[in-house]
Amino acid sequence: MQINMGEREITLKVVYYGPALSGKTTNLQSLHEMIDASARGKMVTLDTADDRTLYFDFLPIEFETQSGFSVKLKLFTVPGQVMHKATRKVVLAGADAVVFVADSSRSSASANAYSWRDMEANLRSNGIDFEAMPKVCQFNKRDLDDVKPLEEIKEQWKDIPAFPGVATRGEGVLETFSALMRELHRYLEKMHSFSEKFGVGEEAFVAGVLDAFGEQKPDPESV
Ligand SMILES: Nc1nc2c(ncn2[C@@H]2O[C@H](COP(=O)(O)OP(=O)(O)OP(=O)(O)O)[C@@H](O)[C@H]2O)c(=O)[nH]1
Ligand SMILES: [Mg+2]
Repeated sequence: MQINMGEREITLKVVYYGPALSGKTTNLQSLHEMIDASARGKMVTLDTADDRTLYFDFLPIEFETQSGFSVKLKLFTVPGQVMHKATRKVVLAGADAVVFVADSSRSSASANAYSWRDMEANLRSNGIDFEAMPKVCQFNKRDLDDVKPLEEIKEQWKDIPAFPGVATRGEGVLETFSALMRELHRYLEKMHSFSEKFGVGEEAFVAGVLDAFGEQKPDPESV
């Protein structure tokens, strides 16, 4: 978190992590399409010819709190291909929260597990407290044939909020992101008494984020 009291600005970094081709870039593209034009920044995508992320994608989202702070969210994706390990560590540096995008296909189970361990190692080597860090998981590609049943997934991911997704259709994308915002506020509350310091409570924070999505927003009570 970066705070500029003079400008009344709070900057938070969110990273989408996960194995290659799980749908991290698609999640950001989908959020970008859903954002109201007024809150929408330019999305930067750096990929190779075959659509795979080479360095990162970046999407800024901004909203104003009623207490007069401007919250700047900086969303990044890492490149999931195994060979980009060093880049993932750089992109993760200074992250305040992560979305882990897993591929729901049964055949991707070991790639998911490898990527999760890689994320944990990279967070730790960046000096970030892995256990405390706000995290949510998205099980993407629910439209594919050979996917694990959701009950099995929920059982395996008991400690972390997990959401189904079909990012190509925008399904589950905003739910995942708003759940992460809720986790993030809870964390900032615990570590920095966020509500008291910046005059924005959990509901107002989540509602502020969702406002950027205008018509598309889900019911804040449901996330
Ligand atoms: N069937 C299906 N395909 C999806 C879904 N989400 C993404 N895809 C497709 O999967 C491919 C990879 O998606 P990306 O978003 O580029 O994956 P990524 O995680 O950014 O991959 P890397 O950048 O290599 O780490 C693309 O062809 C997407 O259109 C989904 O929910 N269902
Ligand atoms: Mg990508």
